[in-house]
Amino acid sequence: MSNVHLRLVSQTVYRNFVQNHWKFNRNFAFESNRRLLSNTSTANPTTGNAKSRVNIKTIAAVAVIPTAYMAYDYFRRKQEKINYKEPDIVTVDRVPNVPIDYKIVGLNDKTNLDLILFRCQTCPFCCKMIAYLNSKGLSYSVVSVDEPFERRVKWSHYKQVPCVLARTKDGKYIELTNSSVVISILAALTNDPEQNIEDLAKMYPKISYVKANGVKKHGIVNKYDLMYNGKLPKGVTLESIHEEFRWRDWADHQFVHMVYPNIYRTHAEALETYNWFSELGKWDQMYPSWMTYLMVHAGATYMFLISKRLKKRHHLWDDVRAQFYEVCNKWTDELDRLKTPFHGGKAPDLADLAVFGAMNSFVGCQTFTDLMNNTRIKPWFDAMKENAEKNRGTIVAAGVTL
Ligand SMILES: N[C@@H](CCC(=O)N[C@@H](CS)C(=O)NCC(=O)O)C(=O)O
Repeated sequence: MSNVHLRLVSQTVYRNFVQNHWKFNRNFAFESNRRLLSNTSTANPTTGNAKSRVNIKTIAAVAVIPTAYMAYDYFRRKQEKINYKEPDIVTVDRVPNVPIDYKIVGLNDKTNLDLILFRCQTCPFCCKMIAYLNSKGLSYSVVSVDEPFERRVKWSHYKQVPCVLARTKDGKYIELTNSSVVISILAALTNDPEQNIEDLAKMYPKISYVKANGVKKHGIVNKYDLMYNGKLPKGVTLESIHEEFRWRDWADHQFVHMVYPNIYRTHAEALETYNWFSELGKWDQMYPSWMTYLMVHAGATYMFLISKRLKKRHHLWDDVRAQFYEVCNKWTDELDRLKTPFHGGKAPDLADLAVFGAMNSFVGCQTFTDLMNNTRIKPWFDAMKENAEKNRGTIVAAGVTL
């Protein structure tokens, strides 16, 4: 039952209580008065006073109890944590005043969305977004929010990245969250730019549900569904849609789960990973050297410990590197079965982009080198890289404020 319902119920209970209490006291007072009147002949002043004392008590009870209850209810409500329900879609009337890292303009982009991507450079989901935007030649601006002390996208209630602002037809900006949902929405729009982005965003509601094993979950259950609105893109079949769905899910839930336990596998590897982050984020230009040192060492130690928890949570093997090889082999086995350069055939599909994007988030780490040397994934990865570079728009601005 929601808080609103509870509140309504408590108000009803309260009303009934007051009414019944009042009825009871009125009857009581009426009965007392009747008895008082019938006893007038024998009445003495003391008894009369006693009766009026009862009435005063009754009146006091009627007045004090509800007032006390109302005061209690007022303070209780003031203290209670409101069950805040996020609206299904969030719009903002202007772009926040934030510095952008760079802007890409895709000459063939028909969507007119003026996308702004808030990302962390080493987040697998953000890298997946960039892989998608580049491969489709879309225009977008990138805002980095990965400085350790400035992680939040402060203007937003959403506390994660990636987070995307996209211009609607009436010039406002809509906030899109969850990498898979954003990609599904953009896939529908690039296929048919006439579709309305707000209508599309409403088609991916956040819901709570209980699984067959009784576990409560919440999320966007249809995030991999593509709203083609009856206009299937060229070469797309129901079977290819199904396979793309299945492997996108696999990329997000099998492949990505391998990343953190591997790049933070040992304390030494975690340090190496953080040193790469600090190089990528140019921390030495932003912070004094003692702070960079502290951030690298504290971050590496923290993530080393977290990676152990993740390993347990996802029931991973003791040798997570060997398991990562297995996972990569599963992907290359699938490519072998299809006998095409990409999962999507001659061109990458959304599953290719999900795996490729996640891999880009750790290209500077030992894990990446090991995957390249010990699995058969390299030729596919190189082909994906070439494809992304070929299709990406041009960089027109870097280091400016929006
Ligand atoms: N399912 C989300 C996952 C996003 C996510 O987990 N992002 C991480 C970075 S890799 C994050 O923002 N973590 C910060 C936090 O949870 O406070 C998506 O696909 O976008």
